[in-house]
Parts: sequence; C-alpha cells; structure tokens
Amino acid sequence: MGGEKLVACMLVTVLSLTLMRSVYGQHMPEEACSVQILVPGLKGEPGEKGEKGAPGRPGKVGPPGEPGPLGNKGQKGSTGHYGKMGPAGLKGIKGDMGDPGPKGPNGEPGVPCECAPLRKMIGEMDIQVAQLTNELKFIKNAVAGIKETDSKVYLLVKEEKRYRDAEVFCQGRGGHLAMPKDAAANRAIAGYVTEAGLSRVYIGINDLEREGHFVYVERSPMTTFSKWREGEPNNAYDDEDCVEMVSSGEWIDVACHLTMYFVCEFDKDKV
Ligand SMILES: [Ca+2]
Ligand SMILES: [Ca+2]
Repeated sequence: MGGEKLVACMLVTVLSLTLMRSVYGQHMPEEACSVQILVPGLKGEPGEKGEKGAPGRPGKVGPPGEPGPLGNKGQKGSTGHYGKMGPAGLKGIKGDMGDPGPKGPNGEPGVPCECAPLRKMIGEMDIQVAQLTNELKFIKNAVAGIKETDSKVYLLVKEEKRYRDAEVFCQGRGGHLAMPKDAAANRAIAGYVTEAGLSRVYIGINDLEREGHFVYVERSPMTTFSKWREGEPNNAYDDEDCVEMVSSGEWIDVACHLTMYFVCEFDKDKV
C-alpha cells in the first residue's frame, strides 16, 4: 500500500531528524527511502450544515430558593359544633374489695323468757275474749232485734214490704220468712211481735200455687200444727193467698200485695 509506505517513510524521517539533533557530527544516509515533503493545501469550501442532534441530558437540581416574605397571621376562628357522641368504651376492670368496716357496738342484753307466766296471761286473755264474744253477740242481737230458739234465729225486719219482696229479702240473707211448725216456734215469733209493739207481720205460709192448699214458703207441706184465727182462712174477695201473724200468735190469710213488717228465720247451724 502506498499510504502505509508513505507513513513509514515519514516516521523514519522524523526519527532521523531526532537522531541528527541528539548525535553530534554524524552524517545520516538518505538513500533508504525517497522522502517526499507534504505541504497542506488550500482550505476547502465549508460543508453543509449537519442535522440537529438529540436533546441533551437534564441538568442538575438547582439550590433551594430563599423563603418568601411572612404574611399577616389570620384571626382565630369561632368554636365549631360539638361532634357526635362516640361509642361506649369497654367495661373497666372490677376494683379491689374494700377494707372491712369497724366492729359495731354491742347490743342490749336480752330478757330471759319467763314462759309460764306468759302462758297464764294468754289463757286468761282467751277466757276474756270468749266472754266478750258472748256479750257482743247478746248486744248485737238486742240491737238487731234477733230472737232465737234452740234451732232457729228469728229476725224482725221493720221495713214494710209486699209478701214476695219480704221473702226475697230473707232469702238474700240465707233464710226464709218465718215458718212456725210447732207451738213453741209460734209462741217465740208471737212474743217477738208483741215485744216490738206490732200488731201484724208476714210469716212464711201461702196458698199461691193452689187455692186453699197452704204450704210453707220453702214449699214444704203443712204439718199437723196450725194456728188459724177462727173464721180463717177465708180467702176474702177471692184474693187472700198470703198469711200474717197477729200479736196473739194467730194466723190470718190476707192479700199478698199488702205491705207490712215481716219476720225472717235462719237455721242456727247456718248462722
Ligand atoms: Ca187463698
Ligand atoms: Ca182472710
């Protein structure tokens, strides 16, 4: 290659010149290669403008700026609304038991039981209660107008009522109009009427169901005992189906719509 040969010669030349300057008086042969001295040519025409290159890499981050001027502080705002109540918290741990309190004062000494005297007192009080009960019963009977025989209690009711209403009154208290079934009972009722200063009361006898056939108000038949006044019962005006007792104890048939006092009777074992 001519280029390589040329470069090699130029290198030899440059080396030779260097050696000539460092070695005094020595003569160097010049027939090793023909030296051609190259002289630069004239400057050429400027080339065409190249294409735009790729954008460069971003630069380094700059230093922080200086703080700006301070503004005026704003006024305090008004209090806001209360927020909603939050959920209940967890139950706390049970605390420790407190210390025991101080001992209380001693009580009053008790009274020894003296039971025998107490029993005696109670027994005496029972007797007194029984006596008072009897006395109260007597007073009640006197006030209420109650009379009694061995088996019956009689009550004189000083309210004027018709026969049927009188019987309803007696039944409402657990009894009937008085039904004298023997002479003793008849006398007791009659004495009662006399003592009260009355002349007549209704008693529990009638012939409402069958004319002339008298029965007790509880529907039991008449016994052999009767105490009709002479000439009675006469069913006067065809309208006498109820019976009154006069103070003598005699019976008279009368109209049932008459109103008068009456006597109720109650069985003693039911009172
Ligand atoms: Ca009659
Ligand atoms: Ca009559």
